[in-house]
Amino acid sequence: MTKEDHVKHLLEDPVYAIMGNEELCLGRSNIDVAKGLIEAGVTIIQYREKHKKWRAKYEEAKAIANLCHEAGVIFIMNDSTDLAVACGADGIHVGQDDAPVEVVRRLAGPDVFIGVSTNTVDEMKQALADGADYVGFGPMFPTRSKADADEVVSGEAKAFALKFSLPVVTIGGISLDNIRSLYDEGFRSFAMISAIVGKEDMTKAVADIRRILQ
Ligand code: 3NM
Repeated sequence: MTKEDHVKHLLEDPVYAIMGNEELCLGRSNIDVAKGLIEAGVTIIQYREKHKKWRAKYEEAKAIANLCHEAGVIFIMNDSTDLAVACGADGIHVGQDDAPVEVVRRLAGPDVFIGVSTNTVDEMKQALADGADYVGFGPMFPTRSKADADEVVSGEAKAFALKFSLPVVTIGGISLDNIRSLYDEGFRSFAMISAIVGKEDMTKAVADIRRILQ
């Protein structure tokens, strides 16, 4: 698949699973979580491990990237461009304090898609100007999975996001109880940690989410 196909897919499959650190995954290893997500039919997986050293992250992310690619699943690396390149990630997701899009593009090349976390209208406009391929937008609701999360997005930012020209992946506190309300507002892509990898039965969690969005 090309970069364009990958980005298009973000709006075709509403479920974007983020792995989180292992303590957010009920103690399961990242490799087991990735296998479980693939078995659950997830097609977009982001590796977001904040605690391990580079070599440990490289080894497991490389293994997970291989599992994803064998299964036709999109693999996205959080934060780190060098790990993304080393693992052959399809995409890289950066925060406002990570490397700028232009630097990521220069290091990772033209075929990797780049997402940027945004919280405000200005950040979305900047991401577009910088050449991002999609934006993460949140937090939509309070979340306990990110220590330094911003304030919940404003109504003004939401209205802007719904008309934005880049794909918008909503994130932050999204659960079975509130995902339908976002869908009904017009959002089509939902990144989740606790609602998926925080559940004992990830297959059921993903199936429940898909059912509620039908
Ligand atoms: N980024 P959960 S919120 C990783 O607002 C992340 O940019 C956010 O985890 C942002 O689905 C968040 O468990 C945590 O709330 C998402």
